Amino acid sequence: MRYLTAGESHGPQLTAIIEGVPAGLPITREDINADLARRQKGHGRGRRMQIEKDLVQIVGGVRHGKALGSPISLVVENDDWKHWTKIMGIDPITEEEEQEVKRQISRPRPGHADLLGAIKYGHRDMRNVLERSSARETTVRVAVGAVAKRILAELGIKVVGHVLEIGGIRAENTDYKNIDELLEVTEESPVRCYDKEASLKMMEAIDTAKQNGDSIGGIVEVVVEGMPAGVGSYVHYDRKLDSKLAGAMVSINAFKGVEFGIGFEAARKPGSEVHDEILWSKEEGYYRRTNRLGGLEGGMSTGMPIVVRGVMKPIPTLYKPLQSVDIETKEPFTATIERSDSCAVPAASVVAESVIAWEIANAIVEQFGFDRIDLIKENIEKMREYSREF
Ligand code: EPS
Repeated sequence: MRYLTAGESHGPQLTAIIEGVPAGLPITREDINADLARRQKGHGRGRRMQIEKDLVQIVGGVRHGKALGSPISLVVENDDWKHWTKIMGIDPITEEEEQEVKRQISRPRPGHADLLGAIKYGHRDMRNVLERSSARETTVRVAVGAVAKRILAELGIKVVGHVLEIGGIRAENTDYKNIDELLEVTEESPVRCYDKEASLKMMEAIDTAKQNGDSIGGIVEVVVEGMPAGVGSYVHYDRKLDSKLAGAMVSINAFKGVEFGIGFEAARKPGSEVHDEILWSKEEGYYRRTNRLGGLEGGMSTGMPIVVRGVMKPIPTLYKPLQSVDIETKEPFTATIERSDSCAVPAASVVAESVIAWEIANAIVEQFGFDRIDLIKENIEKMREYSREF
């Protein structure tokens, strides 16, 4: 499967086209809208989320609630567009109109794509960069992820993203019973964190950052349960499942790092405390005593839950001034005030869930390769049985 997205943050709409979704997959607008709503929530979001109510239109590839096998086309309109029709207009404009419209952005924000994007594409007005580099685009990536999650649900695979850390406050209690309980509890938390006490402290930290005109980042985790063993491959660099998951995680706006299982901690421990011992039972087949490697060995799924974490830096659009240079005058300046979220880590955990779901669904469709969801299902069942008895 593959997908592309298009659209600017304050343009008319965001669009995604997904190719290769197996025919027969049940899919409705409600499936997608539920995840779009989850992404919009979270303590620390700015005023833009009060303007938007993200709802998807499915404009191709689905008939009577089922995927046709043809490209699926998704559209989410930007409600804010009505305030931007002049500045973001599509049609050519006269010089007179240009004077009226052009409030050129010539002051790049440190940490954003503004300066480098402007140099790369030759834009003197950095709005041409920031409109697309904005995390607004994650809206349709979540829509695409919702389709991927539908595929996985048919195959008995569940994916949940949650928040582990915000602004240095860590969830101490992460002892969830199962993935359903993890989802249930984090849905109720305004910061999508399993630990209720930590949730409150995280909210306080976000409020303090906001009062100080600052922003804070954090760590999100995605858990995948119900994986068959052997998805991905060790044979080639571009077929390793962990490398695809790592790439997907770091592709999210403002994400700077990724780890699996105990992650960087593995550098500080001897091998006997890192690797997961192999056990076998008649009911379960092969399984591991521990899951320190996060469900991945040799670029393949072990069948244990996949556990992948991503680090989000603080959003670089600040009310607090940082030093930068005006590209027209080359003079230093220290203050640009832009509307922004003080913390988008809770929303980012939904985005992380979506991009990981996409990579896993893609690897599975590729590997158990049929154009029909019913045949993929049969194939996975056979694979599960085969590996149990192996
Ligand atoms: C963003 C800036 C803010 C955020 C936006 C990402 O938007 P605006 O510039 O309109 O105030 O709210 O996030 C979203 C719109 C979204 O849907 O997540 C940025 O500069 O990246």
